Amino acid sequence: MTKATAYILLGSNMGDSYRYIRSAIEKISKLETTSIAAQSSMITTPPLEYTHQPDFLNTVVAIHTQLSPQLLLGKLQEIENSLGRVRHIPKGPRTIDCDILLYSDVVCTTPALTLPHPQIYTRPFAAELLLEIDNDIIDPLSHKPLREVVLCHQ
Ligand code: PH2
Ligand code: MG
Ligand code: MG
Repeated sequence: MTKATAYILLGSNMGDSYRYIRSAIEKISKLETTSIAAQSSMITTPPLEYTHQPDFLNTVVAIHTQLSPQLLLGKLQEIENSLGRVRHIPKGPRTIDCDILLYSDVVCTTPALTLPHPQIYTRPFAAELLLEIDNDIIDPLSHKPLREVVLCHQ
């Protein structure tokens, strides 16, 4: 079976954010059939949406995997829980957040998972980190280069 390429946004704004993000990437690399293909730079970003919280440390990793999107989501939630993630305020402070931005060209809308992740189009830093890894990513919704699509949203 060929492997899918997925892009995961990691974010942290509680405790030792750098260490939480490193640990999450380490755990992702150990998931069955999964390897880390690339990592963007790590950047500090002002909080979006729920703004009364500390700045975030954010990075994106590209992975190759045979896990389905739903299985991958479940594994990422297990990793979040293992790193002390407690769900208090929606969009609020967290030790670690692992969001699937893209999973190959899959488009899906379920209560648990929306692909592509809508924040690609609404959070400039998410698109910026994705495009840093691969500037030629094709947007699965419009079938146009993502760099052109996100420019329209800025
Ligand atoms: N995640 C959120 C809410 N706001 N802001 C930034 N800058 N970075 C994030 O990762 C982030 C956020 C909820 O997932
Ligand atoms: Mg998130
Ligand atoms: Mg999340």
